[in-house]
Amino acid sequence: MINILSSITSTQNGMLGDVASVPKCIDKSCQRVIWRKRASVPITEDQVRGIFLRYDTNKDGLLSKEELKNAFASLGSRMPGVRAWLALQHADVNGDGFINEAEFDKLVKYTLKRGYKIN
Ligand SMILES: [Ca+2]
Ligand SMILES: [Ca+2]
Repeated sequence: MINILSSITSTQNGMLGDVASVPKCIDKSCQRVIWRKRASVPITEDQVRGIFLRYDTNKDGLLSKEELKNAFASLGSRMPGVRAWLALQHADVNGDGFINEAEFDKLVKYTLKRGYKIN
């Protein structure tokens, strides 16, 4: 008797547990993940690299202040000129006014820290 009762109780608990936990996941946490993906998300390192490479418009392998400005404008910066200047202050290690391949990583990391979002 006791065994039957306890097995029924545990089965019911198990069923209740399943019913209660599964829809919770679908309704709340799972949907939240989907919504987060649909809303604007922080840009990834690869995307930042891609944008800067694309904005090397004269294809000399260096990013000038003007090219940086255009890149930051495309990232949605409200002050792309200022942002380009600040990025050069931060990443232009040899001070020639251009971002070369060696300085590129620093530029990408700097840009990622600004937390630009894309849709
Ligand atoms: Ca260039
Ligand atoms: Ca430089």
